[in-house]
Amino acid sequence: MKIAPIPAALSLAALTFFAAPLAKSPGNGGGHGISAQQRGSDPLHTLDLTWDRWLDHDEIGERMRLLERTWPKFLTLSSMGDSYGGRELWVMTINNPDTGPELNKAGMYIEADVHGNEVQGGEVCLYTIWYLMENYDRIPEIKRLVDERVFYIVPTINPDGRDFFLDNTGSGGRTGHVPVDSDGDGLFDEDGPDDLNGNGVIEQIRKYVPGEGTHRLNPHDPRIMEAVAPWEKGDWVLLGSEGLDNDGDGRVNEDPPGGYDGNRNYGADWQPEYVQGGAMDYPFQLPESRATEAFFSAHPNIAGLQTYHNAAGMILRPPGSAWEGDFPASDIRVYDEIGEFGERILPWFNYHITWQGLYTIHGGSTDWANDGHGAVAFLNELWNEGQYFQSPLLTSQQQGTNPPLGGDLSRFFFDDFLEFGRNFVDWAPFDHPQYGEVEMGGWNKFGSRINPRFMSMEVFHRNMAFTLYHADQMPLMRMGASRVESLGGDMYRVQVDIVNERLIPTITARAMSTRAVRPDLLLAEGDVEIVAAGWVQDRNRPGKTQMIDQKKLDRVLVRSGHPGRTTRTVEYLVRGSGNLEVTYSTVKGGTVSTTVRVR
Ligand SMILES: [Ca+2]
Ligand SMILES: [Ca+2]
Ligand SMILES: [Ca+2]
Ligand SMILES: [Ca+2]
Ligand SMILES: [Zn+2]
Repeated sequence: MKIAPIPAALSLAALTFFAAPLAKSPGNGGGHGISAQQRGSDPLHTLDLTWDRWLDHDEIGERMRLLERTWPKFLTLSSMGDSYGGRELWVMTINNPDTGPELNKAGMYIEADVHGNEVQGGEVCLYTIWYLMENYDRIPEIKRLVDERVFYIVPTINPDGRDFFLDNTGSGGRTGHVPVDSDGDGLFDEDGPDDLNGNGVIEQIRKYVPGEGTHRLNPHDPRIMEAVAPWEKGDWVLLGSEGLDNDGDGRVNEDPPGGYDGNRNYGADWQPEYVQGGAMDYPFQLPESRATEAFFSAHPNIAGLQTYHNAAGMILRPPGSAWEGDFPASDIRVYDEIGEFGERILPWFNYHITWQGLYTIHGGSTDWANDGHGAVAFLNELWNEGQYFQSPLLTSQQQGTNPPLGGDLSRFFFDDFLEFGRNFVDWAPFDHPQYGEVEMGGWNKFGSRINPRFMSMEVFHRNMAFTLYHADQMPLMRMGASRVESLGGDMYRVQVDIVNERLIPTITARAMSTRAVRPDLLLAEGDVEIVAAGWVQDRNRPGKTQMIDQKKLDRVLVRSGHPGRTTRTVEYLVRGSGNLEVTYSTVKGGTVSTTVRVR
């Protein structure tokens, strides 16, 4: 068949004609243009991403670059430094340049994955960047948050551990990968687990020893191993996780890669190894914790920290250890209000002080952020196994004596019928070079701690909402009304209201005591002479003004900062007329000014 060539002009017109109905410009009210909005469905996303895969470090980098390319005005991708293994510590800065420079806005720092196996926090971080950008023009509250604040988002602070977890069997992904001699034999990382049957999973080993064992098989489900009472004998023993004695020292898997805890290496209540296991030899020894410290020092505007972990369903606040004592009452009120808000929007989560709710942590990042940088810091444990079991019938069948789905049975029920058995490797015979005839099997790396992929959106969104609420409570300064009163002669009384609209003070009580944050500065500049200055006790009724007893009244240090949700009124007694510019400068809540005409 022969087709006549179409003149160029005509083909372009034809193309335009057919393309027009597909155009997705909003408000396209033309008769034949069917826009997504007119169909009544959601508007199309600018960037369509899926959230049901766990991304490794390279993929996170690709996604961060894609986000930055899509929203270049707001997003700046940079690296805080390199991990021990040479992977970038990506940080995405979200700032609207039209509403001011980054250091003049309270900063919310959000990170994940200090324990590399706790992968879902990385995706919460990516989801947060995407959600804020995607909805900036759609949801006024999101626009306000982005316009008022700056966000620093670090999807993985331990990329070596994350990649080791995702690209390998998963065993040993918690730690970073600086070599450590875990068993003190002078060799480093010489004996980790081995995937002997090559199925990609480090399994458990069990051996059949009739009448001589410590365990028996659950009568309802032989996949489940149960310990027998001390006075009983079972038919099975458990021989630990899959591996060999690689260095011939008589122990199996005793010195895997790394072997420390990145969240014990921060310079706040740091303790040596014999007090705090996993702490390393000195604070900030690890390149990752050192990079975080350098980043915070360069960004004193950071007023909030969230670090995502993954097991327990908890909202944790510092202090990490009891011997530090609790914080001053005004700081506790701030933590309690945010933490209890979190309990309401995060089902299965409880709000705790770290050492009470979880365990003692010396040298953790929330203590360091709170004590060393004056940032209100929370640690969310993103997954609670209770989230598996939300059916009232199943929940009731887990209770009582000899329940039909008690103990581990319900966990298997969930995996069998909701995950289609994806996460359990059935026991199978194996001829082990050291243990002889055994069976190997057990949960794979996604079998616990990490939410099922199909539940990701809810976990990500709810935790993001909690962290955004926290961000919204960071200090935000504003100048209020001003009043001038002539006192006769050339004397005037000038009052200016200074407002912190949000819950968190510009300087926490703890940060004032550690002197972690520069005092607020109350500056006055202009044509008039300041004779005296003071704080008005109560601007709604006559009363005393608390005189400011500092020599330089044009540059007053406010060491206690500005409390949350409070308006304070400064009063100047001035001689002469003209302009008086009053500026209130804070490190964490921005700098604001107003000019008063004195006459
Ligand atoms: Ca060793
Ligand atoms: Ca295996
Ligand atoms: Ca060994
Ligand atoms: Ca050894
Ligand atoms: Zn953790």
